[in-house]
Amino acid sequence: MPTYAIGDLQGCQPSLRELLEHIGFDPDRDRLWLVGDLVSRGPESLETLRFVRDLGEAAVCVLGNHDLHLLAIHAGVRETRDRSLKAILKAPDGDALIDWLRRRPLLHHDPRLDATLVHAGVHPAWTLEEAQARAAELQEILAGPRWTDFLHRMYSNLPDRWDPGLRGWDRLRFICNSFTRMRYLHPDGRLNLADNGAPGTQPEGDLPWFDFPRRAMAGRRIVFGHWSTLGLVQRPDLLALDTGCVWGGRLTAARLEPHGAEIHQVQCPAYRKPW
Ligand SMILES: [Mn+2]
Repeated sequence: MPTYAIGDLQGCQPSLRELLEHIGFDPDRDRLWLVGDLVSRGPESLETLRFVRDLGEAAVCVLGNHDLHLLAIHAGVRETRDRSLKAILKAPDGDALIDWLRRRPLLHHDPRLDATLVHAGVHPAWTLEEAQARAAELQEILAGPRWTDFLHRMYSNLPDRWDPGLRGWDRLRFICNSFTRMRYLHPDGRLNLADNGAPGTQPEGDLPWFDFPRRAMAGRRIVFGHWSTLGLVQRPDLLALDTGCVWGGRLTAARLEPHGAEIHQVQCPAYRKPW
């Protein structure tokens, strides 16, 4: 059963179709892993959501920050001028799509492939088992009746330091920011959620989360997106797949093998300019 991990779609449904044709994707035989951020910025957020939802068991999708932002807009916590997001809210099946989206996981792990799928990263302090437990805490809230309570408290960069003693909304917000927004950490271990440039542009001493010393999941493969300025990174323990599709870069699929991955890409039209 071939498994293809695919980078951030951001509403670029035409590019997804082209990529699936290119790899000869067969939903009866193959599996897709999507790193999240299905929506926003690109032209066809609604169509992308419908397409991925309709893949059913053939696709696993983790939540990204843009997906959570859409949930917050739907809940009335935020407003948007993004036409492709507004189209979801107005669609006859909009509520059903939102209900599907909020039940997506924040982390997916496959022991056979020894691969873990997340949107942005796994906090350096967390082992796989701890990360699975932290993800489950937030997933339970988002999938349950109090899901909008969290969205009202989602928007903050604080707390920025992991402490197992964190409780309540602070704890859930930290978990959310780690899985869906993290790129760099300060040398003292606090999240730096401000900088989004390529490595080399960050404040002196800050490190990408995956290069942080004594990282608890070091040596185990993590598949993620979210970081278009990082681009494609392929290491035995790391697969970074946001290759800037919506910015006129490429959309990437990685066929996951027990050791290594085979990369396939299509060129994407520039729906957004990065300036
Ligand atoms: Mn993202």
